[in-house]
Amino acid sequence: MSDQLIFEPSETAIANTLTTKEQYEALYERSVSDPDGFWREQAARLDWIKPFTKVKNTSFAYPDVSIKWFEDGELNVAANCIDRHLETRGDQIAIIWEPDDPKADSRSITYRELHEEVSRFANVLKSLGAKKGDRVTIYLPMIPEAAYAMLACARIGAVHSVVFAGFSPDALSGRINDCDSNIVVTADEGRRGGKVVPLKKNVDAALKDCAGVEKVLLVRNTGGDVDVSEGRDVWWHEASQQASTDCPPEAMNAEDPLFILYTSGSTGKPKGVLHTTGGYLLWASLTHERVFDYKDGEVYWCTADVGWVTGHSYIVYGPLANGATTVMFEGVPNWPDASRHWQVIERHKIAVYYTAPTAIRALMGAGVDWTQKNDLSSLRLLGTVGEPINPEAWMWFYRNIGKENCEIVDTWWQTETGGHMITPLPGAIAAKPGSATKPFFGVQPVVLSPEGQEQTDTEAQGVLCIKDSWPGQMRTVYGDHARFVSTYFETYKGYYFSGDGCRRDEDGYYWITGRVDDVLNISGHRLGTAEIESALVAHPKVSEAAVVGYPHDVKGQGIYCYVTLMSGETESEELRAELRNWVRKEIGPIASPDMIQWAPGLPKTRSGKIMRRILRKVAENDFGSLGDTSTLADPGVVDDLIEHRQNR
Ligand code: 6R9
Repeated sequence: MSDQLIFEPSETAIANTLTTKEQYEALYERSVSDPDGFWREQAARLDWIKPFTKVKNTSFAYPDVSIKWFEDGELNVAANCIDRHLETRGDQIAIIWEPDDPKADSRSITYRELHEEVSRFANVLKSLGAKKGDRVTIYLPMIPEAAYAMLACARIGAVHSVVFAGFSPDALSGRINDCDSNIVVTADEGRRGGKVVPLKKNVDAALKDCAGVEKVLLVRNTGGDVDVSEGRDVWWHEASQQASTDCPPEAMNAEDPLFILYTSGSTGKPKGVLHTTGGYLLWASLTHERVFDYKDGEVYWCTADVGWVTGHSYIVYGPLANGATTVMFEGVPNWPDASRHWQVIERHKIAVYYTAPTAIRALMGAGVDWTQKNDLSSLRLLGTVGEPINPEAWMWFYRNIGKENCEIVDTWWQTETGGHMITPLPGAIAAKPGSATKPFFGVQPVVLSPEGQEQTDTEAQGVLCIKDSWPGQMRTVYGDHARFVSTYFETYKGYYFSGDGCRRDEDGYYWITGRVDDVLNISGHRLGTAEIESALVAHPKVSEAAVVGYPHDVKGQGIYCYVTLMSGETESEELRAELRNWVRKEIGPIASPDMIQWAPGLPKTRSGKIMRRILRKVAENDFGSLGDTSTLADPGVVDDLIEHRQNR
């Protein structure tokens, strides 16, 4: 499909938009020519306890990278997301919770109720010893208590680290220990697609390796049987009974940490991405309003999990800061059947639906009939995030879900960026299927050649970097500032390096082409090849492993593993299954290998470096153009790899 397929904003979108094309252009221009003035004005959308006098104080200069926004201001995130709405919208619904089981009742929580629950939660956390600056790990399913717990931390100034409930005990303990959490919030069990997830059991297993955890706050969710450790575990439903609903929000400096969120990189263990208070909330709130063109009273649904950044910024912080009604869905798109999302849209009269390309592709595969059973006429806007959307999926979404009446926003951003970076604004920027289009206010994308030369022509291809700081940017890697600097600012000096490749077309539109590093994007989830490799080599029968991605119709990318066994071990289907389960146990089901190839040898240079380029080609079943293999220590291994390739 050519880039020339353009969808101009509809007349309705133009008539109703918060940002016209002219306004976008003028505001964008001002945001980069006068960032101080622009952001000073925008920051007025938040309630400040103590107004800031300084706006931007940032430097990308290697190695002294330092990022501060509104550094002498004070505010509280929970007060901005809840308290300030009480007067005008106390009885408005803040959160609609839709359970996994379609026959079970959904729940609606008003802003007033949210205020009570969060205050109570905050007081219980305090009674367990949580103080300003302490790290609290949250390992909860998609239930309202997850939002209460996050906001309660924000209220008292504790720093939350939400760990996706699909992660294994090992992944959980690693994250708890990395940030020295002393409190873990979890539930007995979670529900997802009709299955039960043993959360408390996972926590018990994880805590064998976490000496620092003193208290576990336990939410009763399914009512399933769990072990309760006397003195350590506290039931939320019991503790909350005595808890007061009065908990004054703590005054936080704009640069105080708000949360840590672990994400995979190209090397080593996952990094604790640290976001702070003022800039992050401003970014989440402004992007939520402008990108979704959010209007008061609309029901808004982001289908992500709160365990990922999308859930943080676009289920909890952005929408609540804007006084929106946000939907939290416990289930999955294809259970009990492939019309589940469409049922939810009909039931709650959703106006804005924000989801992932992988979900769209899976639902597309289930057949269009499933989309025709429900009334989707409440929809006004559709959005996607997590990976590039292929134009076919975009068109399917546009026709069958949007019924050609909805704008689509393809939003490019990352855990590190806090919120949307490159995205259309509906009513202002025409869409091209497959392109994230244009930068948001204050974002200055640049395309560099792999050698680091800034490409100044409009049409360009290379790696995507950002030239200057924006308020929502991560501030550091928790506990390892040097890693922050080396990951994002060392390769291309003076720029923030995104890790993505991109192309800029003749209209200045950005097309993200995917990661240029060793990060995989599996169904929109980030995984480092190094993490999966280290899980594999931890198995006693594995001597070496190399992991690469290959194109996968539904997941975007699949996980392809080359495994060299210890001498004396025999290859077998049983061992394949065992290794698959092993990786699931070590990291979590999302890391489950799709293909495992036995590799008696890996293609290495004479200095011992694995040549991943070759492994990628073989995994892609595209070995006609392997390029120069003469530098390999043993060029013969390549023939064996090709002969035994799994993806045919
Ligand atoms: C928000 C989120 C970030 C990586 C990013 C890129 C990919 C996200 C995209 C996209 C193309 C989009 N990505 N949105 N690629 N078009 N609209 O997903 O954060 O989990 O940190 O992943 O996802 O490769 O670098 P995160």
